[in-house]
Amino acid sequence: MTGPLRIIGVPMDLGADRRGVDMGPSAIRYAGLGDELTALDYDPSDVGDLPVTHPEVGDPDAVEPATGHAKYVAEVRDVCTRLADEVSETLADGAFPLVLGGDHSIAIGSVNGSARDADIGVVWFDAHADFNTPATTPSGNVHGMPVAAFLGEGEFADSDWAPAGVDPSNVALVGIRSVDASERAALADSDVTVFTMSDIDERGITDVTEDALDVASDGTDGIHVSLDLDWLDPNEAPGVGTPVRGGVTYREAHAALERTAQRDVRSMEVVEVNPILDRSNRTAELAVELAASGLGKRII
Ligand code: NNH
Ligand code: MN
Ligand code: MN
Ligand code: MN
Repeated sequence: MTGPLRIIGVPMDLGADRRGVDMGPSAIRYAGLGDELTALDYDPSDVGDLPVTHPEVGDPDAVEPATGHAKYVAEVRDVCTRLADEVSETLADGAFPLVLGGDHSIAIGSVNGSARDADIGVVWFDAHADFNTPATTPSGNVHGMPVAAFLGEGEFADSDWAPAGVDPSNVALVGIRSVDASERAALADSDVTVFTMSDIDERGITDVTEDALDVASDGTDGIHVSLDLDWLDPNEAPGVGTPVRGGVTYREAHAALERTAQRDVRSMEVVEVNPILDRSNRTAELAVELAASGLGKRII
């Protein structure tokens, strides 16, 4: 890869229960993202942060806390619509979109933007399957729904903003270890490929990642990489809202992203960094390192 790259910050925290993930884009920039990309021979520019409403600001009726069982879904829709335009314009201008979250609900926008003028596959590095719908969610949080949303599952089928036209058989989830009962059933009925932590235990991270990349590449024009920092073990990435023990190690994460960089990656996002739950800025620094590995950084 290398060449022009556009950093798009999305300080979204309406899709998750724990506040603070809206500071993720700042924390990732502060951890040295721009310099790292320049050292990799990218030509990065930064469009700043898309506006995201804060629940505290102005008229309390200006933000709607609960719409059915998807909290703040109207605000999430507005931000994702804007983000989809930004990602698709970035690609049309010949630049690589690197989206900084923010909670994982923003992936509905990134995937829609990346898929607007191309057939894409998606590789989803996460502890969670993010396959809930407003009918199945245990929490009401949209960050547990983005995969179902961009695939048009359940109530999302009728929405005019969530389905991205991605073929579920080109979607691979990697490193999954926390799946709600209703998600499990819905995944079994879908064509999404799931690689759990047990698969990684048994087969090793490089084989599993290669399979996931094959799933996402098969018949597509490129891959969207979605990296939720809670994919890593909480010892490595403590600054996330919903940590789950038993995640990938530091080296496994780098190995996976290094393999990813060998493929036709079209767009990428790093999400769920929550600096107020972090130790120093460890998780954001890790986000920068892994983005760099995913964008081609090698030891030699
Ligand atoms: N599955 C849970 C839910 O729907 C948790 C989702 N949390 C995440 N996903 N961080 O990546 O609320
Ligand atoms: Mn906020
Ligand atoms: Mn997620
Ligand atoms: Mn997660």
